[in-house]
Amino acid sequence: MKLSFVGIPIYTLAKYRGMSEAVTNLRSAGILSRLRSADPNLVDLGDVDCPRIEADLGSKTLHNFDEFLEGTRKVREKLVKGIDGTRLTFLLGGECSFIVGSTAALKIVHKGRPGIVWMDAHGDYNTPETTDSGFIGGMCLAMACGRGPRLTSELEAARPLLDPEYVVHIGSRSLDPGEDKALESNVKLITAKQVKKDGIGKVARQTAKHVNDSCDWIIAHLDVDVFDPSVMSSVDFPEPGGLRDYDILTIFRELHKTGKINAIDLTAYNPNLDKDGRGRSFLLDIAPKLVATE
Ligand SMILES: [Mn+2]
Repeated sequence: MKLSFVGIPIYTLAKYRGMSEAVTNLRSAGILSRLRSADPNLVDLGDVDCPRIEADLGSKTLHNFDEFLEGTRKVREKLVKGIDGTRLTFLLGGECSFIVGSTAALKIVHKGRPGIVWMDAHGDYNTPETTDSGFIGGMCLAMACGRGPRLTSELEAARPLLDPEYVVHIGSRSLDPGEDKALESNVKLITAKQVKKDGIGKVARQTAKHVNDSCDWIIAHLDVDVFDPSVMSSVDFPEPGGLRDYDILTIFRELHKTGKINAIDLTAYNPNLDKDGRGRSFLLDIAPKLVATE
């Protein structure tokens, strides 16, 4: 029984390299010692050697797909080797797009049906048919759910990696046309507006019940742009009307009560957009609270 840490500096568009720098930035700012304050048994598995992208190549609706597949293969390989015997894996991005490789690996190590709670201002549920940017980071949840382009044969054999019925998406306020309908009809979608209407207590309890009733283990995925820009503005796509730290911690608390969280993702912090270091301090403070089980 242990907590493992892996850095995954993945990015899939040249202009989003800043997100990959979150790993070295938060490491040197002491995120590991912060996490150790919540669990002294933390094991640092190091970082995945993700491809560097200098220019955006390939189809206009699917940029840098080869590099994404290469990064995905490396994420999967590192985790399969490293996390055996791990109770909880903390995955620090990089972009959300590592989810394809990490879920493939987690499913080999943890048996039974996974559920995921996806906290994000955006859907990440585009496909090449609905995207207007070709950005894979905006398609990664859809890919994990079996939509979008064919992946490698190894990954195809495990697809869908996630059953959309056991996906709870929380905090959205910027969905693309087409993406919105696909999300609404596929997953349990709780927009940021809905969170405000229902209250976070109810949303957190419902979410935990939904995944606990039907799943054997849970991934808690936190794209930090789910937070309101007043608490976290160091992201490439800030969207007003987001959640507060109290809201996210309430969700994590309810999820921890199930005893089934096997992975926590922290993604999309861009240190280059954090000139005064406020975003970094915020994340260093919240990280140990995400892994604490009480
Ligand atoms: Mn995202």
